[in-house]
Amino acid sequence: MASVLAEPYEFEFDPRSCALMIIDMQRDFVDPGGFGEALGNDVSLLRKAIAPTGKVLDAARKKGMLVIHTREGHRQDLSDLPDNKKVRGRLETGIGDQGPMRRILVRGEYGHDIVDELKPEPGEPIVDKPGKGAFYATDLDSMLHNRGIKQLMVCGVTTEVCVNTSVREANDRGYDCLVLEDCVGSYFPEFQTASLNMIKAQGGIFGWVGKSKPFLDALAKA
Ligand code: TIU
Repeated sequence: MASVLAEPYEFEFDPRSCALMIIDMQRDFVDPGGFGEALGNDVSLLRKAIAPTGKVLDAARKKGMLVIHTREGHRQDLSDLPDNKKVRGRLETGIGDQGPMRRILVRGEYGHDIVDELKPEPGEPIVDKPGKGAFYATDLDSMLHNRGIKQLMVCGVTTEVCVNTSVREANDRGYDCLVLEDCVGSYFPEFQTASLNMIKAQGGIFGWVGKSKPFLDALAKA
């Protein structure tokens, strides 16, 4: 067992039963010129998470941990796009429309794919999810169950939306999550702080929060 300095207390894990889950590091959320930026957001707040996540990804691969990537998006025919998600925000250019990086959050489109810096390697599962949570309408739970995964190391964007939703879903399904705070990002600094606090409050009501460096140190020793 490895032990990582974290809050509310140390996170103990075995790399064989712990997976790295990188949530929605997609061009449309993170890259300059994408959908996120077109909505007026400062993508540099999300981009800060790329380099530390890259280090965690390298280390997890070297250790042979299961690495799972998720992407938020929809079928080309939008048959899995609920009407409320389509109309929410009253956007002129929204999900399914032609955006700056081709059709927004549509599978197979340029902006929907994962940024080059964190490109999945062959053999690493990619979970395409229609919702904010990684477990909703996906085969993630059975994939983790079949591989004996009990714990998740979590990176990705955005902290208060897809990361938080996925951590809550994971927790209810019996998985322990450690969220690496320098590897997650939000367009809103106050939400970054609040959503990490919510996870680790009340004795770790949804999970643990830590930093990538102690995780890398623990993994090196494991
Ligand atoms: N991946 C994810 O968080 N999807 C979002 O729509 N996030 C926002 O913060 N909008």
